[in-house]
Amino acid sequence: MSDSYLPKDFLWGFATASYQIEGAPHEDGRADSIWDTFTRIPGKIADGSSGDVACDSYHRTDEDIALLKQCGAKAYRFSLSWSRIIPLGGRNDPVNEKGIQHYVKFVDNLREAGIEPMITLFHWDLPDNLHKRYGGMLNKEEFVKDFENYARVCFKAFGDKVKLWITFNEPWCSSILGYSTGLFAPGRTSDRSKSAEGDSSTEPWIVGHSLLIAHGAAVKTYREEFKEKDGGIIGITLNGDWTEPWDPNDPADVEACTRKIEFAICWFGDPVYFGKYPDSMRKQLGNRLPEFTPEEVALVKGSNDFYGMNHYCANYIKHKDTEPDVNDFVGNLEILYHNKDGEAIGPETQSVWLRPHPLGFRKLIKWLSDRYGGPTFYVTENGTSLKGENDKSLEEILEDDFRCEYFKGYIGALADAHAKDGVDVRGYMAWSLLDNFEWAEGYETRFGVTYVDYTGGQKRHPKKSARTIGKIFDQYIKKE
Ligand code: GBH
Repeated sequence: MSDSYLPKDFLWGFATASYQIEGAPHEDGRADSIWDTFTRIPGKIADGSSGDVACDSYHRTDEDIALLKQCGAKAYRFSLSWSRIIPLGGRNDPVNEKGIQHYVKFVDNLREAGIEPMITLFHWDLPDNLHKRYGGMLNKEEFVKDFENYARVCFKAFGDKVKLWITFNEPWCSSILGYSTGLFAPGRTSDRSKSAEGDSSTEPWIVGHSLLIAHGAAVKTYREEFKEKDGGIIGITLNGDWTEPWDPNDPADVEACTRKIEFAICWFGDPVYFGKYPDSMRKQLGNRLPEFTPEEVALVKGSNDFYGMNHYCANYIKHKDTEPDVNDFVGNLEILYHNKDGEAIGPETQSVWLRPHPLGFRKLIKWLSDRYGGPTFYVTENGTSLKGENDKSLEEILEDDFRCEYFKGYIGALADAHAKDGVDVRGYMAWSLLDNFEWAEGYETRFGVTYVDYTGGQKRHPKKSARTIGKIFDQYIKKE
C-alpha cells in the first residue's frame, strides 16, 4: 500500500445517465429525445436495441438507492432527462410537472439515505423536437436560450436540495460522435455512406461552440439567481485520455501527444479557463473553428466552479507528416494501442478504445491542474468494461477481479496525484452503478459494478467490484 491519501471529506460514489438506465420513454408525459429516434434507425446500435427498457430505473429508484447504500456510496451522479421536464424542449413549451415530481422524489429519497446528489443537466439526450424544429445544437441562438431556460427550471425545482451541478457531459462526444463520425445521435456526417446529411468539416466545431456558450449562459444564471441562496457549485464535465508518444525519442510524436490532448480536452477547457481555443486547433482548422465574440468570452471564461473530469484510458500517439484531412478531428495524428517496441499501453477490455493505464490518470490530472492553475477537480466518471464479460456465466461475472484491479490502480493513481502532486481533487464517481445501455454498443458491453439481468426481471446482482470500491476508499481517505 502506498502512503498516499485522499482528503477527509472526499466524496465518492457512482455515476449513471438518464437514457442509459431509465427506460419508460413515454411515461408521465415524456417525449422523444434524439436518442429515441436515433436508436430506431436500423444499423445504428450493435444489437439493434434501444433505451426503451434499459435498467427500468424509472420504476426502480428504491432498488437503485438501496444498491448505492449497500456499496457505501456517499454521492450519486445522475442525469436529468430534459424530455421529461420540458417534453418539447423549448423556452415557450410547457413544463411537465410529473417529470419534475419524479426527480424531486428521487432527490429527496437519496438525501434521506444520506447520499449526496450530483446532477448532470445534459448527458446527450436532447429533446428531439428541438433538433427537428431548428437544428438543435447546430443553432446557437435558439439552443443557448432553450438550454438556459431548461437549466433555470431545474435550478428552481431542485436547487435547494442539490449542491453539485454539471451542465454538459462530454461535449466532445456530442460534437464529434454526433456530427462528424455519426456514431452517436443525431448521427450527422458528411460521409454519405453513413448518413444522408451533414458536413463534418464544419458542424462539429459549430456544435462545440454552441455547447460552450450554453454552458456559460447556464452558469451565469446559476450564479446570478441561485448561488447565493442555494450555495452550490457548477461546472462542465470533459472527457479525455492520457497520451504517450509512440516513439519517445521522436520530438514530433512528443509534440503530437500534446496536440491530441488539446483537440480532445482543451477545445473546451481552454475557452472555460482562458476564453480562447488552443492555437493548435486554430492553426489546423482556420475559420472552420468559430470565433468568440467579446460577449461570449465574458460568458465562458471563468465559468467553472470545478473541473468535472471523465477519464478511462491512455493511448500511444504517432505524428503524421501528411496534410490534415478536412474531416480530421484528432489533430492529424494516429492513435495506437502499441508503441514502437510493440508494447501494449494496457490490457484489452470489451471496448476497443479502452486500454487501462492507471499512471496516465495521475499524469493527466496533474497536466490539467498545471495548465488551468490548480482548479478543484471532481472525477465524474472512471471505470471499465471487461473482455467477454457478457458471454460468461453469472457466477463468473460476479467475480470481476479485472474491474477491481482497475479501480485499485486508478484510485491509487488519484491518491498519488493528490498527496504527491498537490492536485486539488474532492470527489470521484465510478462508472457505473449498473450495467446499462452502452450507446452504439447496446447491451453487449457492461460497465456496471452491478450485473443487471435484462431478461430475468431486471434483477440486480452486485459484482465483487461493488464491494471493493468502498474498501479502496477506506484505505485512502484520511480519517481526521
Ligand atoms: C463515457 O464516455 C460516457 O459518458 C458514458 O455515458 C459511457 O457509458 C461511458 O463512457 C462508457 O463508454 O466510438 O471508438 O470512436 C467516455 C468517453 C469517448 C469513450 C468517445 C468512447 C468513442 C470511441 N468516450 N469514445 S469510438
